Amino acid sequence: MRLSAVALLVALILVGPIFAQSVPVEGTASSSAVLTRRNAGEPAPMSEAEKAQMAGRIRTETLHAWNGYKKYAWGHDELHPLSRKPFDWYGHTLLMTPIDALDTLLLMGLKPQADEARKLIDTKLDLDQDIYVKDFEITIRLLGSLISCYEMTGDKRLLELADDLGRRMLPMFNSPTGMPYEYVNLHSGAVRGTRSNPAEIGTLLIEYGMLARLTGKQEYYDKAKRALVELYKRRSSIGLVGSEIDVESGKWTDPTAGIMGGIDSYYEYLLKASILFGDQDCAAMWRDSVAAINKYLADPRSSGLWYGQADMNTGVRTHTNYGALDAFFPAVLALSGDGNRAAALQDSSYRMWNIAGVEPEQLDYATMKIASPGYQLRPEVIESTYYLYHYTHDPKYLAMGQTYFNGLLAYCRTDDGYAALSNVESKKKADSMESFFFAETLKYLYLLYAPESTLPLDSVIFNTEAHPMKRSLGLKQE
Ligand code: DMJ
Repeated sequence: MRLSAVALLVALILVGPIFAQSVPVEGTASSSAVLTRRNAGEPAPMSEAEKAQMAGRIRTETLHAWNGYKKYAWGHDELHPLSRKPFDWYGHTLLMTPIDALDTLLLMGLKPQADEARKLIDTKLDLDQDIYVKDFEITIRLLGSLISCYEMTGDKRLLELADDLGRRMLPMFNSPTGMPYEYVNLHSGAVRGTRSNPAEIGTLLIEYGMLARLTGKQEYYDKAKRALVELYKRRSSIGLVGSEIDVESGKWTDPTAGIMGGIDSYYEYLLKASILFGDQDCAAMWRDSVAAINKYLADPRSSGLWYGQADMNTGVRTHTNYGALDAFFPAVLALSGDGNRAAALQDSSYRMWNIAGVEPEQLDYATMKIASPGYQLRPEVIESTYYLYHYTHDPKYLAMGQTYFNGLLAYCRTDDGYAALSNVESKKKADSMESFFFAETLKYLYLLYAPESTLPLDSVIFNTEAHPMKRSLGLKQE
């Protein structure tokens, strides 16, 4: 029998911390023990044929968006879907969309499209450019995908490109603290941007750790790990990190703690690196961190379980915002084995989506009013649905996926792709289709309905851009 909402909140308050402590960090075995139960009136299981039909529709829509990119933006970073113009982040192309999309095309069996993307990457990707790139974005989108696609295809050229990119990025770590500057010049190795944040500092270890594993160059692992540890060492006495830090002085410049964008994937990588590399330091850092998150940031209300913001030093709540980016956290909780909190928070994310039929960038959950009305075609709410379905097989998550897909079709589809929304209430479109729409949103949606054998979740760890890395015994730890 399902707990009532009130009982669930009480259970989360009273029992939650004990449950969380009893969960092994690696979460691999325990995750499959996550339980949910169905009441009468809840969605019936979908048949295999219905799931296959959904997967087919998502594949067709991926092709639709890919064809729009091909027609109007081939060889550039992105398509601007309303003006039908190409867009390059740094004035020169780094092939953001084809690289980020490649493993999605491979997983969906879109072979001609995957082949043309690979050919483009092979012949046109020029990394030797005098441009300052954002470490975080280039690492999670390009490096992550090159590594993942190398593992999928065995194409050595992809690993060479990954190694070349990694080598060009390494100077970012040359700060007095070892925490990376925000930007690095791909040609000269010059750096800029002393003020960074936990996500940009702490979301590197999966990619550089994998590069170390695949090339044998331990330096990649050590530098990314040091950055993560230096950040963790600067947590407050109650175990929280803030939103902005100076990488030269090591001093916090914004003490706002949360799980929102700018912090989110730092926590994600503590857990995931502990699983992917068997790194016990990361496991301990994750355990400490999630305890503080659940103590100071979790905010159970009559409207559901939410996570808000607090001062990192005092734990006093400062804001009650939850949004599209925060919706990654149920996936991380589920992976850690904390199925109760994961399910409760996912219900809140779903509630947020349904306020306007597409989720807003931010909601003030204290008033249930939209605080920031855009929708950037973000994946996180779908990613968490996919994890929860994997661990529970509760058909309600398949029904959730249909709601997201229908919202995307109804409000974001254009003649030539998909467009972000500048306002989820008016449904006014914005001229943007970021590469993560291919890498993450469409991939997680597809995997929700595709046979588990397409990509067994327990055999991989996804980087924060949804590029799967094979799990296997990791590097020797110092
Ligand atoms: C992606 O680039 C990654 O998922 C990142 O961790 C957060 N933002 C976007 C998608 O919303």
